[in-house]
Amino acid sequence: MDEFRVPDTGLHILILGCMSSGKSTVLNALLGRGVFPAGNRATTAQVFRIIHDPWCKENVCRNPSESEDWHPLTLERLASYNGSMRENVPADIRLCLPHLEKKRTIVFYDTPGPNTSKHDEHRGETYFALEKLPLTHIFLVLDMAQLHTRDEEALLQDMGRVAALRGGVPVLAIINKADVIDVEKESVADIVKDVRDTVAQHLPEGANVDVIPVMAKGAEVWRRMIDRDPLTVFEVEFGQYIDWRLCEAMRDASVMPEEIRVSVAEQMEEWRRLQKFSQAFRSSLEYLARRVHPEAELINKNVSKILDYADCRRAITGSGMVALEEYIDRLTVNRYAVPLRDDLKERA
Ligand SMILES: Nc1nc2c(ncn2[C@@H]2O[C@H](COP(=O)(O)OP(=O)(O)OP(=O)(O)O)[C@@H](O)[C@H]2O)c(=O)[nH]1
Ligand SMILES: [Mg+2]
Repeated sequence: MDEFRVPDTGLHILILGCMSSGKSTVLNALLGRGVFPAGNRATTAQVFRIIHDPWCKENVCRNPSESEDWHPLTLERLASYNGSMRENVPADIRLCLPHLEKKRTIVFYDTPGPNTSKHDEHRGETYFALEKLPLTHIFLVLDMAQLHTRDEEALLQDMGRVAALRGGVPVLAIINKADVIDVEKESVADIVKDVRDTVAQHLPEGANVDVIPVMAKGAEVWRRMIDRDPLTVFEVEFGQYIDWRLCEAMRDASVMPEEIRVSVAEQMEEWRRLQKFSQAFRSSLEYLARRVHPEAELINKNVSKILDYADCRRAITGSGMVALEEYIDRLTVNRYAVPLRDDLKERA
């Protein structure tokens, strides 16, 4: 436990959720890069401690089980750490999440899904984090396509038990993979209400439960498209489609401070206008290029970039990721402190 000392930043967020619900993808989306190993089976094998340091110049990582040296943060390096760390000695990652505005250090913990029958040690790692770390918040990542499973129920029960022991920990339920919702057939408001009630049932009376639906994979892909990061064929396809009505329904149904809803609505409208403007501008230039001016083709390429950029920014805003970031920014200005109870400290 000695080597596992946490700097006192005041905000410690545990990312908790069943296997493959998208915990690591949420972190990739916040970072705008694919560095946390993510996949369709039990992927994260141990706890990763992530320190968001707004002044950090280079994103780095290290595996204290091997050495104290820091290295540039890459997917390959994190994949090599995953599963090779000593028990309950997480890898350290120091990075700057570029889309958070408030300049305050935050500690996040990425955890393995505890519900893998093959890997008991994954469960041990996650429960160590849940029970022993000095947490102020839990971000519970739920899979929209896998709500109300037995595994989810078991996790909620344990989360509630620990939250009660700690005297209450505020929970944000992130309903991930919201892209699978068919807004013609399903009510996002009903889904959000159901999730909120289910989570609240497991927490001590009066505990705070907010809910934000997100499309984490979409947000990651659109951010990487803006950066011209190479994407797989699957990712390119994934990034091609977005249902704007669904985005609006997600925003309206979210249980979060009203200022965030207003801010997200304004941003979506701004990007929509820029999208329309650049589309109109592009049509005129296409006409010019064909009929009048051969150089117009060159200008047209730049306009396409603006159009792509506006498309991506509107999609990122609609994905729920901007709401999540504004939510995190607000946490950094509020003062939260959920002290560890003495008996928990002793056991740690
Ligand atoms: N459709 C859809 N798929 C997503 C989304 N976010 C993540 N996924 C996919 O879900 C799978 C699991 O994602 P991970 O981020 O590895 O999930 P995890 O919760 O970290 O999983 P473990 O580390 O195994 O506990 C991956 O194949 C992702 O591409 C999303 O917003 N929509
Ligand atoms: Mg993971």
